[in-house]
Amino acid sequence: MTICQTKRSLYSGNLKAEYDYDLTYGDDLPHSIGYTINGEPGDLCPCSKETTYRRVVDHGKTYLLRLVNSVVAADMFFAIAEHNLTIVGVDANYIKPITTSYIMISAGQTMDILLIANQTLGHYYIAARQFWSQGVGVTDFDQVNVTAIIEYRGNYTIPLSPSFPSTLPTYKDITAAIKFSNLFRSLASKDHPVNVPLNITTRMYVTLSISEIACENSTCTTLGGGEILATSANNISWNNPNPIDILLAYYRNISGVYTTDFPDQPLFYYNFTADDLPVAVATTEPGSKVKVLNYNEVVEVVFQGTNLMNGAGNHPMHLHGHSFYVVGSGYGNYNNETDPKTFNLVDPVEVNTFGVPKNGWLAIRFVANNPGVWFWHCHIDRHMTWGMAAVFIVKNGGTAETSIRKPPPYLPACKVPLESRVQNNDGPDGKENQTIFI
Ligand SMILES: [Cu+2]
Repeated sequence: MTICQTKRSLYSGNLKAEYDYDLTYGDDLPHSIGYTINGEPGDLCPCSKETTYRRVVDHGKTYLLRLVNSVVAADMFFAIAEHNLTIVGVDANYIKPITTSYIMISAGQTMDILLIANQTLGHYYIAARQFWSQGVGVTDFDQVNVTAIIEYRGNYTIPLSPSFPSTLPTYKDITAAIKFSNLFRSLASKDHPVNVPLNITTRMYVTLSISEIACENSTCTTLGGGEILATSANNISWNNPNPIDILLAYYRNISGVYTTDFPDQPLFYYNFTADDLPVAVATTEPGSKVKVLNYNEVVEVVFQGTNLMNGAGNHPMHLHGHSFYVVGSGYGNYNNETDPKTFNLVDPVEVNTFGVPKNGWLAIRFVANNPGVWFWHCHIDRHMTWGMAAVFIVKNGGTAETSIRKPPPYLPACKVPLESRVQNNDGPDGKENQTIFI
C-alpha cells in the first residue's frame, strides 16, 4: 500500500507581486506562513481541524510512504509518534535500509519509507517542522508544525488528542540533521549494483554563497541602499535569459543569449568558512554562464558552502537530467589532497538532490550521458531565485540515440501568455487536458 505524502508551503498575500517587488528593490523574499501534508495544515491549525489528512491503518501491516518534500522554501524534520521509520529508497534508488525515529528531508528530496503499524491501537500524529540551518540569531522563519494523523482500525477508546512525536527535532537542531544525512549508503547488491565513476575527466570546485549585487538605481531598500541581496555559484549570480531561453538558443544556435565560461573553480580563494568575512568579498555580478560537457564526460563536482554575509546554511543541490553519486562530504574548507582519501567509492548513495552541509562541502560524481541543457541549483527557492544556480550543456554523442531530441510539434512558436495557456488547455494529442499544472 502506498501513502503519497506531499508537503507544501503556504504564503499570504499576492506572492508574485511580493516576489517581483523584492527582487527589484532588494528586500528579503517572502517567508511561508505554514506547511501542508497532502493539502492540509493539520488540526493544530483551527482552519484545518475538520479536514486534517487522516490515514486508517491495520495493526500488523506494513505501509510504504512515498514522501516528497515539495516545501521548496525549507528542509524539514519529519516523524510519526511512537513509530520508527525505515527508509529503503531515495530519489527512486534503493539504499541500505535506515531505521530511525525521525528524518530530515531536504527541499526537493524524495524518500520511500516503510511504516510498520505495530503500536497500541490509537491515534498518532505524523508531524513535520522546518529545519532552519541558517543564522542562529534569526527568528522570523516559519515555526509552524504541520500534522496529519495515523488512525488504527479497531475497537478502542479514541483519545482526546493524538500523541505527538517526541523524537521530532527542534528547528535549529543541526546535530540531528547532520547525523541523519550521514547515514545514506546505496544498497549496492548483486541485483542493484552501483556504478561509481572512477576515471574523472572534468573536475569542478564550486562555491555557494549568499552575496550581494550592485543596485542598478537608487531605489533599493536593503543593505544601505547600495546593493541588493543575491546568491551565487563561483561568484556568479545566475540570470535566466529572457525572452529566449538557453535550451532554445542552444538548439537553434542563437548567439548572445549565454556564454560558455562558467569557471571550474572559484575566481579567487579566501577562507570560505571563516566568521565575519569582509563584505567586499561578497559582491557578485549576474551572469548566464554555462559549463559545456562532452557526451560521456565523467564529472566530479565539489560544492563548497561559504559563510559570506554570515549566511552559511544547508544547500540542497539539485541536478536536472542526471542522478549523481555522493562520494564525500565534510565540514570546513575542502582539502583536495586529504579529503579525496575519505571518499566512499564502494556504496555511495545515488540521488538527484543532496544537501551541502552548513559551512562544509559535498563531492558528487556523474557521467554526462544525457544530451541537453540541464539546470542545476539549490532547491531552497529563495536561494535559487537569487542566483545559486547554473547550467550544464551536455553535447550530443554522435548517434541519433545519443543526441538531443527535436522539440515536440506542439511546442508554441512564440511565448504564450499564461492566461491563454490555461484557457486554451489543449493537450499534445489535441484533446483537452483534464489536469492543469501551473
Ligand atoms: Cu541554498
